Order: sequence, then structure tokens, then C-alpha cells
Amino acid sequence: MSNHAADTPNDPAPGSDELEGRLVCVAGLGVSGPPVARALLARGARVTVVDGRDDDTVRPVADALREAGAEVVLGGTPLPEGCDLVVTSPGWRPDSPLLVRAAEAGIEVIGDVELAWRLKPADQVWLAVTGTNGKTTTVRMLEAMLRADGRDALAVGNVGTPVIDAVLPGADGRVHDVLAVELSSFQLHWSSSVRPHAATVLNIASDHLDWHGGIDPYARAKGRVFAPGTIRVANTADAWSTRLAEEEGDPHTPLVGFRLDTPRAGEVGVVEDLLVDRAFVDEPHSGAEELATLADVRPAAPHNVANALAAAALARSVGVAPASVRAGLAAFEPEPHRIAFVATAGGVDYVDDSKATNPHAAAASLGAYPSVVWIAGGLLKGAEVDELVAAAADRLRGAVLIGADRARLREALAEHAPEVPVTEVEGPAADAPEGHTVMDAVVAAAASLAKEGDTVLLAPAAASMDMFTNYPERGRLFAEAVSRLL
Ligand code: UMA
Repeated sequence: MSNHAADTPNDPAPGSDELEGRLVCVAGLGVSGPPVARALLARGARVTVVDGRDDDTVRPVADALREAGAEVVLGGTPLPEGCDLVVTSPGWRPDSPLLVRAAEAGIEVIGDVELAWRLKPADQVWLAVTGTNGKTTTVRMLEAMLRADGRDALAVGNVGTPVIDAVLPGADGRVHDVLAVELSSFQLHWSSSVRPHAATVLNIASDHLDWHGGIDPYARAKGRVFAPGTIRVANTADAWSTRLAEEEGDPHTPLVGFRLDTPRAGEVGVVEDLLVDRAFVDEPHSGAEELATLADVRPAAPHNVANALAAAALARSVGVAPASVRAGLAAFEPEPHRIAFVATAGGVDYVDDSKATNPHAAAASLGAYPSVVWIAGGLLKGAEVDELVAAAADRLRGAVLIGADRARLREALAEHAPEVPVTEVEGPAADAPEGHTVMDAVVAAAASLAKEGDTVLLAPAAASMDMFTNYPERGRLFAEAVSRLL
């Protein structure tokens, strides 16, 4: 991809002075675009924001930015005349017309995270988390550990709070000391000089292949989190995680493995029911430090223990005390829509894992229940589902399929689990009462397939945007439909 941010790694980072008077195009008026535009305006840049949408959601945001001094173009994405830097929102594909035009004209394209890095105070520390699954949980656990240790810390990035908002002084004039930064593959693709103090790639599985064009470029984008000087934290059970740390990372920095069994010297891991540090201790060969117990990790499913270990390693890399790791885990509130128990009815449990937006995440939750009626489907983003369905076949008592790419799931079920009854739901029932949604039809279909002792599991293995605003809405409508069923 010719306009990859890595093509210009040696560009001088523009400090605030260098933005003065420059004409900067901000691509996107979603979550990250508006605070980026404001930050640029505050540094004296001339800003044009463009967004392909022109609807009631973006118009008020556009008006507020115009008042602040920006030009805003809605309903089209022209490259502004005279622009010499583009700051893109993460979801914009490199082949979108505006970014292609910018690349052809030799104009630098960076993302919101790269801009934030260039504008942040020198002493602000970044600890970065990427990977296919578990990122949000891990940065939130990390934030809790840092705070329990008395640090002024904030979880930012793909988790929801744009990074740019956390690098500029707040109303009280203060800037956070340390950030737990969740980075998506998109954000890393558009970053070139970001150098976290320590970073991890939790795991790699097929996701966003339509955007990146394949697993290799997707994984390599994630590997950019291991920058020069960055302490590397890697999952010993995930071949890509270790490989990226070795091949993309700085060989002069420590490589700290995390594992679900006994840690070797230089690693963190689990010994019986204890989370143990043998990396950030004085004598890794002879000594170890107890960090927490498995009971402190909620839910204590294996993938989540791995998240806790990764967070602990990142926290320990900046000197967080062992007691604060444990206190942080105790203070951590699990996310909604992540293997969240909803209700029991007629001996059937209903579980919301709407956050399972790819096959890898769905496999983790399907593996946690022995007898499942599975609700799946949506946008598969180019991912394959055969392996997932074949591995889960023994556990499936039924499947309810929804969404644009449900045919792929239907085919995989027919091939790998031909005995499993499948119901497809296209939309709300024609005679649905007022207030009912498509999820009422889905839950009714699942309930009719379930027997006592089964779990009805919403773990779609797919993104939600074909039918819902986002995965939280998908999960919320599921829980509402379950409560109406009861
Ligand atoms: N747009 C265009 N043309 C395009 C593409 C987008 O005009 O070709 C416009 C859209 O109309 C929209 C805006 O650009 O108004 C949206 O930009 P965006 O979707 O790239 O991103 P933001 O709204 O700024 O939100 C982003 C992240 N979104 C994506 O990466 C897709 C948010 O992650 C993140 O929380 C936020 O920045 C703050 O950092 C969400 C996400 O789905 C949760 N992430 C993916 C994931 O986790 O799987 C990567």
C-alpha cells in the first residue's frame, strides 16, 4: 500500500510550531475527527474536515466545528486545495479516494494516534495494547492497576476515548502521567513514530482481512506496536505474538513472555492458583513475586487470565507494586457484552457475548459452555468460519443465524455439523408487537431450540453494523428480548 505511514518513518515530527498556518485535512467526523480538528486549530493550523455522510448525526458536529474555526465538507470527501497533511480517522481504508489522491500528490497521511504522539508532553508514558481479542479488557485492567498504584492514568484509544483528548491539558491544566492505549490495526497502520514504553500483541486471528488484504499485513500492522526502544510483552501460546515481538521489535529491549503455566525466568505466568512475576524482579533466575490469585481475575476463563497477565507485565514495566496489580484486578469491573450472564429461564442460561465480533473471540466463548444454542452472524469481514464451526460442532444443540453473511455460516454448519438444527432470522416477525425488535424473533427461535441445561449464547463471530448501530446495541437488544421472553 503506497500511502502506508511506514513509508515515511523518518519524517520530522511536526511540533506545535510546525502546524502553525499549515492547511490540514481531517478525514472523518466520527469519534476521533472532531477532537483532532480542535487540537489542530488550537495549534494555529487551518483545518478542513471532510466526511462522506451528511445526516442529522454529523450536521450538529459540523456546525460546532465551523464555529470553532474549521471548514467542514459533508456528503463528499474532496482533498482540499493546498492541503499538506491529512489526519485520517482509523476506519478509512487506504484505498479510499481521498487517501489515494493524497498519496498520489505526495501528501503525508497520518492517523489520530500518530498526531497525538507528536503533540504529547515528552514525559507522558504510553503503555500500548493491541491484538485481535482482549484489548479493551486488558487496557481497562491496566488502567485499574496503575490507578491502584496512585498513578494518574487513563485508558484511551480504540477503547473509546480518542488518544488526542488525553495528551492535551484538561480543564485543570493537567495532563495524565501514563496512558493505557488500546490500538487497533487501523490506528497502527496510520502511525509511524509512536514509541510506547512497553507494548503487547495479545493474540492474532483473522479479522479485518477485507481492510488489510490478508492476515500477514494485518498482523504486521499490529507488530508496529513493538517500536524501537519498546519493552516487548508477548503471549508464549500465540505464535504470531511471539514472532512479531522477535521480528518487528527492538532486539535490544527485554522480551517478556506471559503464559498460563509456570513462568520461566524473564516471564510472568501462573503457578497453581497464583499469578507470578519472574520478569520484573531483582533475581529472575532464583526469585519470583506473587502478584494476585486466579480468584482475583473475573471471569477466570483462560483467555481472561492471559489478559490479566499481559496487563500485569505492562504495569510492572513502569514499577507498579505487586499489591497494586492485585488491587487493580479487584477494582476492575468486567465489560458489558463480554460473556455477560443475562438470565436463566426454564433451566436455560442466556449469555451475551456480543463483543465476539470475529471467529477467534466466538471460539473462546463457545469453548466455555458444554451445550450451546448459538446465535451467530453479521459481517464476517472476510474471515473464514469452517475451523470455528468444526471445533464447536460437538457442543452445538442448535444455531440461529442472522445478518448479511449468514450463508457462509449456514454452509459451514451443513458441512461440519449437519445434525445441528439451524433457524435463520431475517428481521422482526411480521406480527411483532410494538417495541419488539429482530432480537425478539432471534431469542424466540433460540428458546425453541434450547433444552434444560443448555446455554443460549450470542457470540456472533461477526461485526454488527449490517443490522445494528454497533455491538453494544446488539447486546442490549438481545438482553431486552430475553427479559421480554421471561
Ligand atoms: N468515513 C467517510 N469515508 C470513509 C470512511 C469513513 O466519510 O471512507 C466517515 C464516516 O462517515 C464517519 C467517520 O468517517 O463519520 C468515522 O470514522 P471511523 O469509523 O474511522 O472512526 P471513528 O468514529 O473516529 O472511531 C474510531 C474507531 N473506529 C474504527 O476504527 C472503525 C473507534 O473504534 C475508536 O473507539 C475511536 O476512533 C476512538 O479512538 C471502534 C471500532 O470499531 C470501537 N474499532 C475496530 C475494532 O475494535 O474492531 C477497529
